[in-house]
Amino acid sequence: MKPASFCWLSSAVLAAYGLLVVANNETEEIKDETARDACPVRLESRGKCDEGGQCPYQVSLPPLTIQLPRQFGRIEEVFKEVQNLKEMVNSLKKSCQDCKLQADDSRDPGRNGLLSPSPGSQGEADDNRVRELESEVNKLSSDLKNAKEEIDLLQGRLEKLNLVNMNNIENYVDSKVANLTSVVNSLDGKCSSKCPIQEQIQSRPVQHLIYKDCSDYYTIGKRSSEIYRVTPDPKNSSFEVFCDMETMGGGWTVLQARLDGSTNFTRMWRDYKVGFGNLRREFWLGNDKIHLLTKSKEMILRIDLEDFNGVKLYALYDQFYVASEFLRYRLHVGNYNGTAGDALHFSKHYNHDLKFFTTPDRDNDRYPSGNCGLYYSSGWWFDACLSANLNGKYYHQKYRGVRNGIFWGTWPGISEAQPGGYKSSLKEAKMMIRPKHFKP
Ligand SMILES: *[C@@H]1O[C@H](CO)[C@@H](O)[C@H](O)[C@H]1NC(C)=O
Ligand SMILES: *[C@@H]1O[C@H](CO)[C@@H](O)[C@H](O)[C@H]1NC(C)=O
Ligand SMILES: *[C@@H]1O[C@H](CO)[C@@H](O)[C@H](O)[C@H]1NC(C)=O
Ligand SMILES: *[C@@H]1O[C@H](CO)[C@@H](O)[C@H](O)[C@H]1NC(C)=O
Ligand SMILES: *[C@@H]1O[C@H](CO)[C@@H](O)[C@H](O)[C@H]1NC(C)=O
Ligand SMILES: [Ca+2]
Repeated sequence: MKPASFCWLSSAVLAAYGLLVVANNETEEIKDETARDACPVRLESRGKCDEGGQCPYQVSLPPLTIQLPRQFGRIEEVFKEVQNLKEMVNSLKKSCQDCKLQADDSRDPGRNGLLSPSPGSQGEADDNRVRELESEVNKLSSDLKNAKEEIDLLQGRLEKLNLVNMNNIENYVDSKVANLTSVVNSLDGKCSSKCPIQEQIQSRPVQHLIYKDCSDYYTIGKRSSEIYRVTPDPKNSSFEVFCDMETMGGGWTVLQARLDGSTNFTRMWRDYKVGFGNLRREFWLGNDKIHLLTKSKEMILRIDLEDFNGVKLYALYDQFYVASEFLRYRLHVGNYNGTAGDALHFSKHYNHDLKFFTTPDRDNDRYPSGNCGLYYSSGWWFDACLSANLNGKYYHQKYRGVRNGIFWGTWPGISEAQPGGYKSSLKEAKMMIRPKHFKP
């Protein structure tokens, strides 16, 4: 068939496939006319047909080209049959009209008590024709039903394939990055112990050393908790961080701090990317910097929390890595130890590990019908949605409504129902990292 006559067919095929909805109940003749002029869709046969007469097809909807499975040949057959049926119906209509005219003609003599024999035999032939057509229609409708079922099946398979591939690719890229990070780290270690050039560099005066994070300042004897300048990646820029030189041996680079509500944490992607707040009070260091720090060495994460009753607990994670912006700052966190509970892996359904970063303007969460960052007023590695959110709103006392305060789901009593529906927020939170192999 010519491409032009395929136009009507391919629109119908696309409609059946859920890609295009033809909301048009004009007569078919008119539809054919307009299609011939304006329809940009082309269904073309590509390559050789197989034994069973099934041919590979391709739909072009500029600028999109879709390869269709071979089974689409079956649909074309069905549509051909429909076309034939249409023609038969038209010819039947026409013969009926003829027959009606004949009947009208013969009715006049009938008034005189005379009946022509011919209309009787004509009626019998029509009956047979109608019966034939009925069975034809039945066959076609069952064919159509089969074709539709096949399309549904194929579509389901296609969706599954897409999901599987996306997850595989993300996991693969992530694990490659993680592996490369550990390879680079081990090379760094070898180099500093074996390469003479590197030894020369290290024996130079202190100001030539690169301080990758707070533990390097601790190593050269700095003991006051202060702001220091670090360069986790020598090829990238350096920046200031706050170093905690006291907690559990010191050497900690602080990533986040909450203590009085002086900084608003309801921020957009851009702010969480570059960081915000005051390093001496409340702040988010910034996802790009966190990525560079966790890329430069294997890091452990310590989270210190305190509630309004003065209870202090902590969580220690032996593994902590935040991927690049390209990978939407995906979180890798594992091997919990501590007293506050493992709220980052609360359960199978509330698990922040391997989740992407979400902000009110950038939905990367696993909640399909909304944005967790928008709902909980925060940027965080949301699941669907949370068992922990240390960037929630700062509440100075108990609050009601959406649980958008600073939240750690394993905190003693935090999830219990309070009289009047009151919820409690944490008073202080701090996230900080240190190289895994650091010995204070
Ligand atoms: C479709 O048909 C319905 C009922 O015959 C009519 O009310 C409606 O206006 C038609 N729509 C179009 C787009 O022709
Ligand atoms: C990463 O390393 C682990 C163990 O070292 C290995 O099992 C895995 O296959 C590696 N992944 C890639 C993508 O190379
Ligand atoms: C924090 O910032 C958000 C977004 O700009 C704003 O809607 C909200 O009112 C601010 N909260 C406070 C306590 O200032
Ligand atoms: C520096 O780090 C940022 C954040 O990871 C990255 O986007 C940028 O490409 C890096 N620049 C260089 C020169 O490596
Ligand atoms: C947790 O940390 C404590 C103190 O550092 C240590 O004694 C203990 O073995 C750790 N437990 C695990 C499961 O790593
Ligand atoms: Ca969502």
